[in-house]
Amino acid sequence: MIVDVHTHVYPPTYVELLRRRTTVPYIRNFEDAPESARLIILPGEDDPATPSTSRGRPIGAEYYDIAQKVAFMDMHKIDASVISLANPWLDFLPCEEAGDAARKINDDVEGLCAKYPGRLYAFGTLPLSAPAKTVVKEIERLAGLEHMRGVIMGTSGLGNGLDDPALDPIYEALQKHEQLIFLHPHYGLPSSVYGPRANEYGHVLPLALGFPLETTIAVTRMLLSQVWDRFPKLNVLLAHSGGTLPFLAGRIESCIRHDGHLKKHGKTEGRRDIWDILKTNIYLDAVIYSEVGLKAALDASGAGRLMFGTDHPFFPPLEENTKEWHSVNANYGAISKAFGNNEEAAEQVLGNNARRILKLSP
Ligand code: 5CU
Repeated sequence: MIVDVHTHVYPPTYVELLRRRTTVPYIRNFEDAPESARLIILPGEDDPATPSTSRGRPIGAEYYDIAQKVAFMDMHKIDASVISLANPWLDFLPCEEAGDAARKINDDVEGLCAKYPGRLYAFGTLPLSAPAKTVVKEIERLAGLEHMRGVIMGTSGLGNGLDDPALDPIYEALQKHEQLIFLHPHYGLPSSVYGPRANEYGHVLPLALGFPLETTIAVTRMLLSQVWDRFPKLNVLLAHSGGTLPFLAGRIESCIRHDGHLKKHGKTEGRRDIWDILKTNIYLDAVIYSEVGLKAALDASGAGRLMFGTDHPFFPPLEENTKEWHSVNANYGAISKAFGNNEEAAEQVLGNNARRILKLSP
């Protein structure tokens, strides 16, 4: 059984919401290319210096039509998918609108899953711009929906990042209801780090480097604020094989052990270290496109904690009439190269881990 745990959808309710907006994030047909709507989501993507036909990305039915998701799954031999709203979720909504929007979107997604029994499950969306008690209420509601298997979250939390103590009631509710957090980047790094020529390089720097570093920083802040010491059963699935966390874990741990400020405040001893958390609380997707990165993820967390993903509908082939997606085949190829003859471990990553961890029906 092959299960895709990293696959996004912008359900119709969310598309309508973006179409009504005029600032990022939004969907618009620009006057010089009226036939193709563009999805503008990343910070700075609608810079007036960028021609409107290069802003964001074209958005077609593959972003919102669930039948296209299932056709994509069939083409790539994927048996089941755990769909999630893509970035930037509801982070941008005024607080008084967020609770209602989350309920509508989650019900919309739950309805999409119900159309394809056994094939679709979902991570719900949280109204994170609303007060924590509204968020907790939605977590409790999601726990009762048949197809929900956790929640997708960005790195901003309630606005101050994932080391914010105001998130504790939310972490507590997620732990209590055994809802896993699928942690996904959106904001990247400040555009100044990409330099004055950044516009010449398309989306490469923010997507290849900004996204993974954002995830790495967010998780390190959770570690430093001892989230997992307070919530030892809180589980987090990290997008893009943990950003750069598996590669940098040793350095992060060493910096903690050698930090005089932390030592003075009694924070270098009696805490769970990153290696323990990587093997107990963290799951990693296998969306890294090469066996080199996948092997780092494997060494850090173990084969029983990695789960296949595609990032559909992002990264489609640029050539016309290509059927199978290079991006998906790169992830399949990385698994087969990383595991060689160890078919059992490859099967774990391809689907058995997801079935067990997310309690999917056989
Ligand atoms: O191509 C992109 O911008 C993205 C994005 O925004 N989110 C994502 O998950 N993958 C690619």
